[in-house]
Amino acid sequence: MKLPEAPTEKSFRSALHHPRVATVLGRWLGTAVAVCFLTGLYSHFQQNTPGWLHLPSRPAELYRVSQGLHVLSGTIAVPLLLAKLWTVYPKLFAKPPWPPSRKAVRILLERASILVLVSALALELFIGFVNTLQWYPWPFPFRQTHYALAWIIIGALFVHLAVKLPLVRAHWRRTPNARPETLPAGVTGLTRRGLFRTVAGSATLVGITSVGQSVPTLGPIAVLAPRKPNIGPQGVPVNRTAEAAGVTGIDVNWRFTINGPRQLSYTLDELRALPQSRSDLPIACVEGWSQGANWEGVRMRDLLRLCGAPPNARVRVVSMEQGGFYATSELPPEFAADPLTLLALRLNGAELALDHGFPARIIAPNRPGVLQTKWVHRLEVIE
Ligand SMILES: Nc1nc2c(c(=O)[nH]1)N[C@H]1C(S)=C(S)[C@@H](COP(=O)(O)O)O[C@H]1N2
Ligand SMILES: [Mo]
Repeated sequence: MKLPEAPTEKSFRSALHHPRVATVLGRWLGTAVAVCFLTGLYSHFQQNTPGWLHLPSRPAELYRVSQGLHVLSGTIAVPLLLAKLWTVYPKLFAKPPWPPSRKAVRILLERASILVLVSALALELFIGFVNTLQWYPWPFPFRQTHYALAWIIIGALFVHLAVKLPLVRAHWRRTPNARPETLPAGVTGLTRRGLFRTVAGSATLVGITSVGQSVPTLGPIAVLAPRKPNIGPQGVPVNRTAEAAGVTGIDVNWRFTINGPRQLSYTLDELRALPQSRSDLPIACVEGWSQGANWEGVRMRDLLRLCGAPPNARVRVVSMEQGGFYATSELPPEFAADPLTLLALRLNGAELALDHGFPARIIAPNRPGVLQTKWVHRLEVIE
């Protein structure tokens, strides 16, 4: 019996496995990856600010928009990556370069870079998406891994683009006389235009069923998002509950203290008796959900003035929570001095719920949710 011949690259005859299709899908995927990378860098620098970088505290909603775009572009990249891989998978059946030659080495290096690119990108998008579901099943630290993979992807992407540049240029525009938009007689299946519409449609679908986690009007259809804006105590979702953080509330001996040039100590009633201000600011979680709210409390800069700190002071915020990554945070001078930054005591017209940080929490403009420390009982002026 004669064995059927193993497929080669040439066995895949569909006009959809074509460099023009790969170029178009590559442009879409590349755009999503670029947006995701830049917004990711911004989020990383918010949480690990190098000494030379001074991030501004305005626009107040910038982080909310940036992180919303980060999660949206990453989610949309999943169907785009799948489509791109499908278009080029016949390349897996290309003849191995043999005998060894300089060209063969080049081809092998190119394939190695694609292997790195595809595996790093697939892993990055997967762990990122699982993270938006608030699921951390990994033994490795999520954020550091996500960040390192991002650089690997960007490096491998540049190599890939450099190698493919001639092909990309040749197919950047549709070749005028080759119009495979209509299929030859007797051939069935998707046209290129049909494929592009299908892919764009899937990307739009995953986009609009996830973006509702940060766009309240689309909240009800956000089936891909575990947390919807508006849903939670006082109309705001909760990231980590007081119970999960091991915080139980306060007793009559509770004091709020400030370690600065002057040491200050307040009971909750004394904090309430200080001049109160209002800020409309969002909680924008790194996991992708965000929600605007109205906060009321004491301006950080008023507290700093009371303790005799200079106007450019940096402040360490300490929670009653014991341990945990988010039990403390730092307010750089730009954020501590911003009149919108509050030690908030009230949320949407009522005293803070315990899950939202009762008796006091930080709320500052243009910052990730992880830095909006809850259950605050001490400020330390550190500069
Ligand atoms: N002390 C403390 N503060 C915290 C956290 C925490 O785990 N512990 N979680 C942070 C995160 S990740 C977010 S997104 C916001 C969410 O605030 P909310 O639960 O009031 O909506 O709180 C932040 N403040
Ligand atoms: Mo968060």
